[in-house]
Parts: sequence; structure tokens; C-alpha cells
Amino acid sequence: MKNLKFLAAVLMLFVSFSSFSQNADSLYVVNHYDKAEYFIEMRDGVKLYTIVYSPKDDTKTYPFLMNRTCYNVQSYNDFKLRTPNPYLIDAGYILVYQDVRGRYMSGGTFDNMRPNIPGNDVKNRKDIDESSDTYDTIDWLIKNIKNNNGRVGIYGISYPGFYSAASLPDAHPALKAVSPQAPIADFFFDDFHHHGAFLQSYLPAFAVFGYQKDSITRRMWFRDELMRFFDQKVVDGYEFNLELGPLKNATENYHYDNFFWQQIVEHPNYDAFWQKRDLLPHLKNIKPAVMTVGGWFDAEDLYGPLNIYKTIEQNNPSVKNTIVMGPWTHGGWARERGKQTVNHIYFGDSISTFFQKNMEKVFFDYYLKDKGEMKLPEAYVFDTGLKKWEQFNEWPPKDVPTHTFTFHENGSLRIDEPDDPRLKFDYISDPMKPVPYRSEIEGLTFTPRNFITDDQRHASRRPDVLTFKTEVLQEDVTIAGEITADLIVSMTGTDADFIVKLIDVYPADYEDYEHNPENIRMGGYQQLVRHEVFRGRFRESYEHPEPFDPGEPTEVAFPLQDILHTFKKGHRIMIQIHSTWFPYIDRNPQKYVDNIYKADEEDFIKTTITVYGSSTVKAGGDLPLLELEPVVN
Ligand code: PG9
Repeated sequence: MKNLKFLAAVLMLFVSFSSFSQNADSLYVVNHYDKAEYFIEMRDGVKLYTIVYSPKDDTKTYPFLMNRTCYNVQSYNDFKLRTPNPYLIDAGYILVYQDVRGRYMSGGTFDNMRPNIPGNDVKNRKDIDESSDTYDTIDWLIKNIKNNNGRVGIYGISYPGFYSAASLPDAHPALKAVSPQAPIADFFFDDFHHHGAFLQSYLPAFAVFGYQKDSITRRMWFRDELMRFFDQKVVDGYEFNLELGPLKNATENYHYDNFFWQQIVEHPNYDAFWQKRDLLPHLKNIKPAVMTVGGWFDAEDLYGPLNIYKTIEQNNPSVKNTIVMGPWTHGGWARERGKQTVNHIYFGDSISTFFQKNMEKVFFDYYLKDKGEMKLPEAYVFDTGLKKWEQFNEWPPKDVPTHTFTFHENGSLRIDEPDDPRLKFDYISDPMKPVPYRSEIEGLTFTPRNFITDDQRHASRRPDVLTFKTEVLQEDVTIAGEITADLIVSMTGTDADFIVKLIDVYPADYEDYEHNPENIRMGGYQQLVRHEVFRGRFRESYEHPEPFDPGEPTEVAFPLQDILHTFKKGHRIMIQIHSTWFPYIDRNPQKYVDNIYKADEEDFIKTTITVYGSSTVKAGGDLPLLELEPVVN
């Protein structure tokens, strides 16, 4: 019985996680919508299961609003209608939910991040991909569903965000508005990997994506495989993963029959398998309006929204292309909890409602119903330090002064002062005692989440974490846009990972929260603002990794994802550099092996890492803000 309860908890986490939404009022839906189910035939004969909710009022015509998912449309069933936005429900749309190819009630075979077929003849080509499946579905809906106004919108969060973005290349002419939300762009940089390092915290999640079903089904056919991990009710994920040892043990003990895990293991480098699954090169010849949405504290898909927006902007300068970045974790904008917090950090009230009413509804109503005005800026971005929305006419803001951070003795971090190449900072990196990625004990995760604004004091006190901080700021320092770490390093081993963190250090006398059941001390809190992980072997090429020459100073340069954060007067800015971060990231043996997924216990060695004073971190600076009125309906 206990197992079933635990599975129910995991499933609820997963289902709510995957549909990211709040229940529209079921009674309202029952009273105002009729539900129908179809198996829509694709050009290759495969049929995709599609639920359609049509407004009962047939005196008007309505646009379609589609969501294509690998996470089971049944969670949208029986009028427990899960929508991303209750304000859209009462606006009158024909709501469409579809199981993508190879999932649940749909036919065909599943492929993770199914490669888009190059070229722009989606209408006539015979081969299928997510773009053609969306095209065929739209064509069928327009021709077969009553009272439609001939226009279609598509949205989705996370994997459904990828399916939304994948509809864009050479889209069906009826597709007028697309909102990829926390979309995956490329699994080598989103979710499972960060710059080639594997996110070990995802280990249990593989069950969901690594088994083909043998018939159409409303049930989770991979339940037993998912429970191989969750049946153990692990309390301490750090210990569990350390005792697991090298990743080859995960293959032998858990994922021995998981086709996606096998693919991950056989493709440790950015080879053709990954390159053809990268959506970014296909984002050309785009016609629909696009509003990409992301969360600054999204631990799963942050690369995706930022790079999908930037790629569309670069390749399609005339298309309406907006980005919204708010103080949310993965998909947080689809949930309204009143107080918007990320772990221990509070950002304000009703921020998701503000987005749903004044951005998402405005976007779809304008492009699908010619309703309202299009006053959405190019970029609607939340400053996570000032805790307020800003509007920009470009993102990232160009021609702004960058700030260069340099590293000095006694842990001193300086802003816009020369570096000192004579300086060296050493630490011993021991894969048997990796830096914990949480300040608290945490069990197994489906995906990592709460660490992303964690207090970093547990790390800054470790000898294997280089910690540098500025003097107390005498004025606000706003960093907007891209951040680049440019490290000069050497090591006694032949491989290493580098983690760089940007941290907001609160004043020692910062007030605790009035309501503080967990007794969190906010005075001196070292809040994580941005992090990135880079597997050093990929410093020259993601496709052709190279070992390091022991003792040889070597450049390792990589981007951290964008931010908009004002470090307020009285705070300090901190940067940490280290080489393990567990179990968020798998351990680098630090002795170069061709494939870390197949490394043996004895390959894992303690090494000394040296970071030279000529290293820098560069970040965007103060901004010419647009004097625009906030779009409030
Ligand atoms: N991008 C999210 C995810 C993908 C793969 C594993 C776990 C999470 C998502 O689609 O929710």
C-alpha cells in the first residue's frame, strides 16, 4: 500500500509537473464546453489521439488553441481541464490536446527530440517529423471542426514547448501565434546535459522517455522502470549517488533496457545523433507571431527559451518575436500560488496572474481574434534583484557597458579592474568528496529544482571551492544579458569540469522573513543567481573532446545563461569556482577517458586544479530602459 501511495505522489508530481497548470473550474468547463475525441490520420497513416473541447455557444466562431504533449493528454480529460491560463478559457477558444507520435493513445514510434527534416516543403514532403504532424493536425482541424475561425495558436511548456517551437519551420498558413514556453532546444545543453556534463539528478527521469509502448494506452507503461529508483525511498540523494559509483553501474543496475539511456551512453560527445536533434538551425522561414516564455530560475530548460528567442530574432527579423523572462522555476508561470517564491526567496505577489492576463491572453487574443492592442514589448523581463518587471526593445541589450570581474588575493573580487596574471589559486578536487549541490539533505529528484536560489554558505566554506567577493556595493549594480566565464586553468590530471556561480550576498543585518517556519537566516545569505557547468574536455569542440596536458595553463571559456539582476547597494557580488557539484552533475573522473559513462572506479582520481589570476568573468552592464507603460488590461 505504501508503494502505491508513493507512486501516486510521484505521479502527481510528474503529471502536475508535466501539465504545469491549474485546473480550470471543471463545472465551468462542463457547462460551457463540449468534449470530443478523434484519432487524426497523419500523412504516413499513423493516427494521433486528439481531444477537442468546443465552446457550447455555436453562435460565434473561435480560434483553436493547441497543446501537443508526450505527457498524456488524459490529464486534460473528463473535464478536469488543465489549461495554462483560466483567462483564456472564458475568452472562448477551441481547446485541442494531442498525444504526440508514439505516446499513450497515439500510434507510431516515439523519438526523443525527433529531428526536424531540413528544407521548407512541409506541405508536400512524404517524410514525417513534429512539424509535419502539426501541419497535418491543423489541416484536419480546420476542415473538420465546426465554428472555427480558421486561425490556430499553439503553446506548450517544456517538452510541449519543444513541440510548439517545432511547429514553426514552414508552418501551416492557419498557424498565427506560437508560444514555446520553457521549450527544449537541444538535450546536449538543456535538461540532461550542460555543456557536455551529465545531470545525474535526472537519473530516475529516464524511465519516462526510454521505453516504447506496444499498444495505444491511457496508462503509464513504464511505471515499473520508474519505480526501480523510487521504490527505494531514498532520503539522501548525495549518499545514494555516491554509493552508486561510476555511471556504468546505473546501466547495469537500472537502465539496462532503456533505449534513451543507451543512446546517451553511446553518444557522450556532440555527434550527429545530437546535432540532428538540435532545433535551432531549423528556425527559419517563420511566419507566425512568437512569444517565448522562460523562468530565470528554470533548472531544466533555460538554454532553450533564450536561444530559441535569439535564433528566431537573428533569422527572421521581420517576425513579431517577443520574449518573457520571469522569476519562475520550470513552468512556474502556469501556477498561481499568490506569493511567488523560489525556494527561500520571495519575488512578489500574483506574478503568474500578471503574466497570464497581461501577456499571454493579450498575445493570443490579438493574433487569433484581432482583439485588443499589441503593446507587448520585444522583451518583458523581470529584474530578480529589484523584483520588478522591465521592458526592452531588444534582448540581450546591446551596446551596454559590460562589467569585467577579476580575481585577487584574500578572496577579493574586483569590478572593472585589471587582472593579475601572476596570481594562482589552487584547490584539490576529490571525486570521492564532491561539493554538494544542496545546502540541505535532499532525496532523489525527478529533476533538480530548489537548489537554484540556495544559500551557498555551505560551499563557500569548503577548501575545494574558490570563493571571491566584492567589497560592500556603494551603489546598485545591474547585470543584464549574457555572461562569459574565461578561465585560465591547469591541473595535475587530464580532465576536469568547471562550475562558475554568480551569487548575491545579502547584508549581515538583512531581516529574516516574518513568517519563517524553517528558521532561515537571511542575514549574510549567499543567494545563487546564476550557475553554469562546463566539461573541460569540450573546450575546443563539443564534437571532438581533448584531454588536458598536466600542468599546462589552458583556456576554458564558456557562457553562463543570461540574467537580469540588480545587486543592490549594501550587498556584495560573489563568484565561486569549483569542479564537482553532486549529484546535480555526474563526477568527472579527472583522468581523461574516452567515455565517462563507461569509466571504471579506478579512473576517478583526486587532482589539484589551478585557476590563474588572468581569468575573468564578463557580464552586461547598466541599461537604457524603455520608458514604456506596463501593459495592464
Ligand atoms: N524538459 C523537461 C524534462 C525533459 C526530460 C526529462 C525531465 C524533464 C520537461 O519536458 O518537463
